[in-house]
Amino acid sequence: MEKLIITAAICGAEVTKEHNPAIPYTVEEIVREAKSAYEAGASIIHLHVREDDGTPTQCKDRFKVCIDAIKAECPDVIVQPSTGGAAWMTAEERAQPVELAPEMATLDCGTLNFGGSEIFVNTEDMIKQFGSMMMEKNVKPELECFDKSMIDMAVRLKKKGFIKKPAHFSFVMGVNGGIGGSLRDFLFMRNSLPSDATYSVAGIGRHEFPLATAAIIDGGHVRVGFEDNIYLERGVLAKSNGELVEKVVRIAKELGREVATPAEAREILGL
Ligand code: KMH
Ligand code: ZN
Repeated sequence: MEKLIITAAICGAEVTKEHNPAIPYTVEEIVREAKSAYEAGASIIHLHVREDDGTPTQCKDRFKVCIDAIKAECPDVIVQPSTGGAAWMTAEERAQPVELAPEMATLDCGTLNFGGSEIFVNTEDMIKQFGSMMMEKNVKPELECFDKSMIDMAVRLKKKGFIKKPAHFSFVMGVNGGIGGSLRDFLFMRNSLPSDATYSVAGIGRHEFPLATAAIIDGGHVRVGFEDNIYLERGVLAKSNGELVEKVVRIAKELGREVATPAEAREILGL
């Protein structure tokens, strides 16, 4: 079986230090969290950035400073900026990190309710526009699918030439407004993929480790991190992203799945 690519979503745009004091805001804190995840076995850092006071931003310059600082400590890690940003941001704001031509970036494949009062908007035209920009800059998209319909959207736009082949998907499961986080839902998503696709699964909250385990068994890849879940186990806050990655590494070891280095992850994903 292919080695396991572990992505760490170290920060996100929604969680705050009130939820878990280890959530990173400053450049130093972001580097600390990226390094803890990398040293524990993550080969990809899914990156959102913040102002020093915790406000999410998609500012290109802030991304550059953070990416350079992460690379100084973890030279071979793959940094995957978010183009999702926060639900209230405009498409123009969100797209900024693509201009830095990172190896990968997320491409969100549909619109959904997000939290109690927000809508995370990704129209078909936006997806085409983001996909085209990524092709132009040779950025591999991670196709974020919060529901099965988004896989269908990505497959259709790939056929139309807006998304580079072979596709790499990320199932973000358990968001209120998206698909649930059950094994049945996971199998539905997984069985809806084109045969040449790779995928990673990000389970939100309590779904994180059960879905990670399913993907490890299935030959898929895994995303964990504070963006998705702040607990190491029920009622116990994780002290770092590294602790969450360590737990996945332990599960993978028990199940006989080897963990990929960044170089091996590049090979698997065709970067
Ligand atoms: N923060 C969410 C609204 C992504 O990174 O591409 C969107 C998100 C997806 O986190
Ligand atoms: Zn994200």
